[in-house]
Amino acid sequence: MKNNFILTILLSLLFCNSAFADEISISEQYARETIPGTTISSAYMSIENSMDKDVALVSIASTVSTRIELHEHLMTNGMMQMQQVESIIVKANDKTVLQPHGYHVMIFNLDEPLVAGTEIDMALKFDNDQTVNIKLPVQGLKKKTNSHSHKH
Ligand SMILES: [Cu+2]
Repeated sequence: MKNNFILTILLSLLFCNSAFADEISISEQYARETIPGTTISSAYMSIENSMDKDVALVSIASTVSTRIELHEHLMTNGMMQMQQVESIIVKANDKTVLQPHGYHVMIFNLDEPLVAGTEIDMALKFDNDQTVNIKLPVQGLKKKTNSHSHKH
C-alpha cells in the first residue's frame, strides 16, 4: 500500500513537469529580455528541494553564454548592490526563490540579445552531482531600466 502511494507520487512528478529531475524541481523560470545596448541579462526561478538534505545550486551552463554567474542583491549603506555568490542553497524540503532584488542569475557576454517570446536553455548544476536541464521563456522588460548598473 505504501509503495503504491510512493509510486503514484513519483509518476505524478514525472508527468506533470518535464523539468523535474529526481527530487529537485524548477518552476516559474524566466529570463529577461536584453536591455538594448548591453550584452547582459538576468534570469529568475523557483527551486524546490523535496529531499531530506540541503542541496546547493553551484553553476549554470547555457548555449547562449559561457559566463553565467549566481548573484545576490544586498543593501550596503542604503544602496542596493549585488555580488556574486558561490552557491545558492535550497534547504531540505524547502524552496528558494530567485527573484528581482534577491538571488538571481546573471548572464554575461551574450553574442545575441535575448528577445522576448523566445526560449533559452540552462543546465543547472547542483552540489549533489545532479544536473537539471530547463528551458526559460524570455520575457519583455516590464519597467524602464532602473538606475542600478552591473559593475563587473
Ligand atoms: Cu546581478
